Amino acid sequence: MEKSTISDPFKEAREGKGFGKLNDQNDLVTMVLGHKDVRKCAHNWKTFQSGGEEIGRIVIPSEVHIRETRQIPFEVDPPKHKDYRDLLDTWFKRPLEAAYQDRLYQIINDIVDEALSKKTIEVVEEFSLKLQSRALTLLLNVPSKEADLWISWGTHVFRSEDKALDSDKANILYDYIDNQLDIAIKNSKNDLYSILLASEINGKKISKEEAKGVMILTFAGGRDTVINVVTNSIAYFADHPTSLQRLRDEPEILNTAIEELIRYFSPLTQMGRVVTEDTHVCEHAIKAQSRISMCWASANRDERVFENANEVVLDRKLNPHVAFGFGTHNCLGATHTRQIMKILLTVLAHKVKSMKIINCEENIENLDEFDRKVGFKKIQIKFNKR
Ligand code: EMZ
Repeated sequence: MEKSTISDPFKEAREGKGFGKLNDQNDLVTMVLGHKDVRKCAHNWKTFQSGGEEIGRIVIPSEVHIRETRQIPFEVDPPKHKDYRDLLDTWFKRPLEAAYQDRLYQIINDIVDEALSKKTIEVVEEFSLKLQSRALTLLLNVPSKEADLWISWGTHVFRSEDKALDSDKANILYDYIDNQLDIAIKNSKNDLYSILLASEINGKKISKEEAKGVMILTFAGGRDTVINVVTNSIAYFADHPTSLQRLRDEPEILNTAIEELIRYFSPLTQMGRVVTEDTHVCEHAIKAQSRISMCWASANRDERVFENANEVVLDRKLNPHVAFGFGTHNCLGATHTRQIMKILLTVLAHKVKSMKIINCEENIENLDEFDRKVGFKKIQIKFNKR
């Protein structure tokens, strides 16, 4: 099997009963697996709630023990959700501006040049983590040197090598954000911290705690996800040099290729919801106060929707993937991620002839019934110039 392959561990359960079960810290989760069911649940935010009292519970693994700040707008339901979302949408659409893209191009171009100049490079730490952190300075509009500190935190802000949930590590992020918000309170600039603190909803200023909730989400939500999609894309093009050639020959497929890679990799496996009333999913009874998850990774391999779902079809025409979620809570960082991918693929196609995977260690999520590869812990690659 090629190293970049990400198989579909959910197939049998999805095509059989339609759901799976996962014991997360003694709190059972019903994993919804089919594309149609996943979209139905995501749509029904009243029955499947994000903004419940227990902060962190919709994340799997649950973060109730490591987080007290509500992530915004992720852990808020309509109608309040819309107020936050309206406020944030403009800022998170900045990646569509030419000046933003020029700076992102510089960042990515430098990292690719660095990879080409080395004999081999460990892509997770030395390529993707750097790229993600440096690109994030643009999204926050803060000095580029801030990225050095974020890089030192490693690939996940809440997880460490030996712990799936590491509260010491989480506290480093919370203290950092508190401090940055205090700086912005004293001296307002044109960065996301200051913009948030100056914003109002229905005539009321956003509190520091609310701003902190947005910032935590911005740091946590787009970290391992972006790192995985970047690393997996590099591995894919290393395994498929003809696909890289195809991007050169047919640049018009760039956008569909990006959506396809994001569908295939589905860097966020699932997202949970808390059930507010006794109900059913896939003809299976679900109790109020229990949890479901919408398994984006499984929905994105549903053969009823995607022909040859386990293949990367770079020019796939219809691609209603749910890798960025679906409905009200769809990913706020999607525009930024798509720009990263667009520039990354363009630079790779332009500068790189081939890449060779020297060795790698897979990153496997253990989800009781299912083991799912999300990417790599490490992957050593040799980049060859064109
Ligand atoms: C949460 C989540 C958001 C969570 C879109 O996903 O990402 C996870 O990696 C974080 O641990 O706190 O931000």
